[in-house]
Amino acid sequence: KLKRNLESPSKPDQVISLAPSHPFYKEINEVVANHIRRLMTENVEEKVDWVCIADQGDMKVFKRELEENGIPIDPMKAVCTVKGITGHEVCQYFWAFDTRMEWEATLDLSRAVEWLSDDTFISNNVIKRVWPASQRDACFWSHIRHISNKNDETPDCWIVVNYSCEHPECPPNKYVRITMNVALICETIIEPPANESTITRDNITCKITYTADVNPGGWAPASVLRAVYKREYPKFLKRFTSFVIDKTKDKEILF
Ligand code: 18C
Repeated sequence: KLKRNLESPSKPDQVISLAPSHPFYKEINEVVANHIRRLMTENVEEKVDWVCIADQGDMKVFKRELEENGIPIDPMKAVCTVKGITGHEVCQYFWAFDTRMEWEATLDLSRAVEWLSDDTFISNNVIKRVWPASQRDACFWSHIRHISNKNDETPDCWIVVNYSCEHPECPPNKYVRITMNVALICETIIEPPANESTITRDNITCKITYTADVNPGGWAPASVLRAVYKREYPKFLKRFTSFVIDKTKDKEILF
């Protein structure tokens, strides 16, 4: 039986390197805290309004159908477990700007707009066009953080949040601007090796929870959008986790 890793090598407590005086400081802390709260209280598998749209054993994707002014804004949630990688590694690659286009198959381009600190930056992302809708783009801050389980009130996890924002160098004037609140939260489970030998990649499993609340902006045909989501979210998770496995397989484990 897999055990939750409560004894991972010492990591710093919750740290934010963005200065408290920064205009995004409060928002980032609130958004991160909401995601952690949601992680601990929401079990979509037990809720009737959440529908499973993909079940591939170790990966399940759920959605809740929701519309706002006729625009589908279905919240998505996926849970998956992947062997051989840690939560830190998964979050690091999900957050890293320089390798984003190596696994992102739904973007035409991604441009860093501003680095706010060593754990937070703003980027502009142009999404591939889906016929017959207009092309979309997004402008969001990406923040990575380790949450320690110091008080046993929260799980020891890594989190990345991609959250829409405005930026003077990224005006919404060329494409339809989507808005989003996306989080990837990872816990590392270690199966203790026999005879206290060194932990290898065979002993680790990452439990990933991915949530995406996306408003596609202007008009988008619901049936096309839902069909694209059903195909693209599982594809993204498979492609992205395979990418992390491949990138880390010959590297030291990053706990
Ligand atoms: O979280 C993901 N990536 C992050 C880093 O880039 C970031 C991005 C989030 C954007 C998410 C959603 C975009 C929705 C766009 C709506 C477009 C409306 C189109 C109208 C349709 C009628 O957090 C991973 C995101 C994984 C996203 C999966 C679903 C995305 C659908 C996007 C459509 C583009 C499909 C192009 C298909 C072409 C494949 C070769």
